[in-house]
Amino acid sequence: MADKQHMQAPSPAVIRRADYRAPDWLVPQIALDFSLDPAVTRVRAIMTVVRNGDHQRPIKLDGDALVPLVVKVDGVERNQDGWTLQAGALVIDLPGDRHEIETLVEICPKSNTQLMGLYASDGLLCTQCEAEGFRRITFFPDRPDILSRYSVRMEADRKDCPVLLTNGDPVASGDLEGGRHWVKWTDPYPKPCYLFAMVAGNLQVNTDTFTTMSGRKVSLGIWVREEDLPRTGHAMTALKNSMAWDEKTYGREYDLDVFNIVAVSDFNFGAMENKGLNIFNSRYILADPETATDADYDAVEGVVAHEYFHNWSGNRVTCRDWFQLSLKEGFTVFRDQQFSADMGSAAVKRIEDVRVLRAAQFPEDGGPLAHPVRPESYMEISNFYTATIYNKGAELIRMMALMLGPERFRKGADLYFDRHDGQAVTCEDFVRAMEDGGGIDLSQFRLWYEQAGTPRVKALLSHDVTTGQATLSLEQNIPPTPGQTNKKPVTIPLRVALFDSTTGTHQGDELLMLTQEKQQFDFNGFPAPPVLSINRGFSAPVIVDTNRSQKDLAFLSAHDDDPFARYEAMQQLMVNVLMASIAGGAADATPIIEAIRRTLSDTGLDDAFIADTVTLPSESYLGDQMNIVDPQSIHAVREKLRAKIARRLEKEWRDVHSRTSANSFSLSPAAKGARRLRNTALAYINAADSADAAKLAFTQFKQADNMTEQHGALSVLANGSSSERIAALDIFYNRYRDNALVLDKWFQTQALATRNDTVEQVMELAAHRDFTLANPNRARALYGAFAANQFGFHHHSGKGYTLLADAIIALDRLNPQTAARLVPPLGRWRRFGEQRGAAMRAELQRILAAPGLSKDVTEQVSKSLG
Ligand code: B3K
Ligand code: ZN
Repeated sequence: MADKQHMQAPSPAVIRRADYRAPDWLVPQIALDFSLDPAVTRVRAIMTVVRNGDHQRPIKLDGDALVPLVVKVDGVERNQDGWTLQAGALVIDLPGDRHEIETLVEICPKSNTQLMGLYASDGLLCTQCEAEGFRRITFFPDRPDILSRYSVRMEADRKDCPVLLTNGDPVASGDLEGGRHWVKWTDPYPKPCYLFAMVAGNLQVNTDTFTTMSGRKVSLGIWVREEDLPRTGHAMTALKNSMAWDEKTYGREYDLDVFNIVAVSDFNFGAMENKGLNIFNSRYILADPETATDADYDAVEGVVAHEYFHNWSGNRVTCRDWFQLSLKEGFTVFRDQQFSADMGSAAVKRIEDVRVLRAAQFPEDGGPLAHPVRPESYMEISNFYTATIYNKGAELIRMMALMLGPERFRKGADLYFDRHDGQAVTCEDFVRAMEDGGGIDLSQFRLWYEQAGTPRVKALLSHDVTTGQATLSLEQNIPPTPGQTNKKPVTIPLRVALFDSTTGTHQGDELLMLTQEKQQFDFNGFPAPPVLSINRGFSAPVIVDTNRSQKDLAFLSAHDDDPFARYEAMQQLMVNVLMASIAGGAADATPIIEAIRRTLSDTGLDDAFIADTVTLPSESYLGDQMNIVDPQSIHAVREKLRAKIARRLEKEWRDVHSRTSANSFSLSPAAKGARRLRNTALAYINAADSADAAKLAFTQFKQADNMTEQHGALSVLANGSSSERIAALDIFYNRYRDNALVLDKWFQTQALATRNDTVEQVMELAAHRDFTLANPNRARALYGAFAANQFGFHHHSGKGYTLLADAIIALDRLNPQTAARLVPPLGRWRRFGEQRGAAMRAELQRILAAPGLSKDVTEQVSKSLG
């Protein structure tokens, strides 16, 4: 990495989608031979290469920090005149159309702090290749449209690395002299090199089997460190459920004899779908009641499913180039969302998915890093694993599924998989399969892939008493984003219902297609003005502005039969009151309090839904509603309303808190919902500030038999300043100091606290003996959480900005990918007024001036400065 780190590169090169060209050379076959050792690993690669098309260009094998020790063509060694190194890549002139190339390199896994390529984690050797890590292992045309058959031999020390895993199926193994041993695996499915994986180490396995719909028995293995074995049951259940679900829902069957998952503690993101050998961040595998919250359990289930589903949406059908990333990610997120909805409460899952979209994607779409779901250019592809590619991408698939209906959507999906099995394709190929298989014209819909920015829809409902006609006037507008000033109207499918306010019912849900800039829809048969329920189920990823009164919203919060719309009405009611008080106007909280009272006593609702609905919108969501964010007033006004709701309903909160105390732990949706609501109630009780509130939290903290309640109580205490605060944090630390995943929660909870001294606390925590930048989970637990804490991060002193910038600069030297992920919060400087904006900008400039800055951080910072 010498070039990346120590030379002040000019501006990194821009890669453009329009420049895509089919590969000059194909690599149908590759045999890899690894002699593994943490200090010096030798990698021999023998590739069959075939000229693709009529040209005389040399073959270019990408490499990143590799030195060729041997280069052979058709068995004959080439000396240094027979190849060149160009920007890290090995370039070889080849006379014929088909050759065998052999290379030998040495790499050093233990000094690989970027965690891309082959690296060491906790005594394990493991790999991460997506997007461009394979070139750090061996010279190869590192692009997803080169599909090769792999055979892999690995040898290592038997004592340190008794377990040797790679993609495909194991075919042979044996012992060697000097305490070493070897294995050989082959993967019958041609795959792009980003799906290559390998793990060597001392691991224990939880095994099980799954019989596929055609009757094939698959051995399943989840490999972890010995002490973690008891925490793998939930992931195994999730895996088997995912395999069954994909057969039932999409007709997709697993295709190898083994499916392995390995959990590692140092990982740049959630997990990786390598063919037959998924590698996971341990936080998405390990769970037991004592150490994982219910949210952690759900995340394990969702990520296991996501990676498994990639076997078809990503691996069997892969991406032609990285601009098509959402082809696999958007579709796979949609599939994992559907799966989780089927496993638990669909209503609650939808609310959460929308919450994530609004918290992560909407701000991205409205800021300097906005990009289309299919981007036009990038400097560093790692920066494009974004909420836009993933979550907005999933919303596009969801809209197509909605417009087609389940049967036709399934036909489109079947056609997509059948038509493109074994190919590397584009988002356009997906849309075309939906058109051909589902019988729909998606010409205008394609704009969703091209245009960045969140569409805003203005929806005004008017009513004529004499004719009984209601008219819905819709107008769409997509704000300008970097490089895209004028937008065309897109297809926006909006589910609506008009409620009769006297009966609380409606005559059916309708799907309106807004395709023009302005459109009107008439509805007849309403003697009295109806109440509008719109974007039900969040049918389109847009912001809807309506002219509904507080009374209408209160009505919907009690009567809407679409759970998302009901939740949304309550949230809007709260947003309106909070915005009015921030603006200094009179704001009547009574409708909110009454709506919460009604919701709490509605026995037909499940507890998780109640918990979501009665929670005030987050401070950052409120910030997103303002032209210039004022973190301090938002916090003050929100806390005041929270205290009011808390006090006026104190008896109700206490009743809920005791009603939801369970006798024994269960993971049923009802039990999880009860715990969620119990934590919500505890937070409100503490907001009322009665004398015994902190004690009640401390009691819950001490008595809980599960992490959800323990951590819920800890968060409540960490936000306050009671004497129980320090006590609880100390107990928690001492109890879990040896469990990295729980210790992350200890860091994160303090970084998320909305206290005046949070910045100082974070500084202290950064110097704590258990803090390290080398572990991405730990770095994110502290700095990622802190940057998401609007009140703490935007402290008027500007200290929060300096702190984050220092962390980015330091982390960039170790791990550019993870460092670059911390940049966007500073990039939102335009939204925070002159003084804060100037301080944030200054920190961005300071980062950009740091010597040897990576391409990753350079791209994010320079785009943020705009
Ligand atoms: N495909 C991987 C993400 C890889 C990120 C590379 N920077 C995990 C996933 O989305 O399933
Ligand atoms: Zn994915």
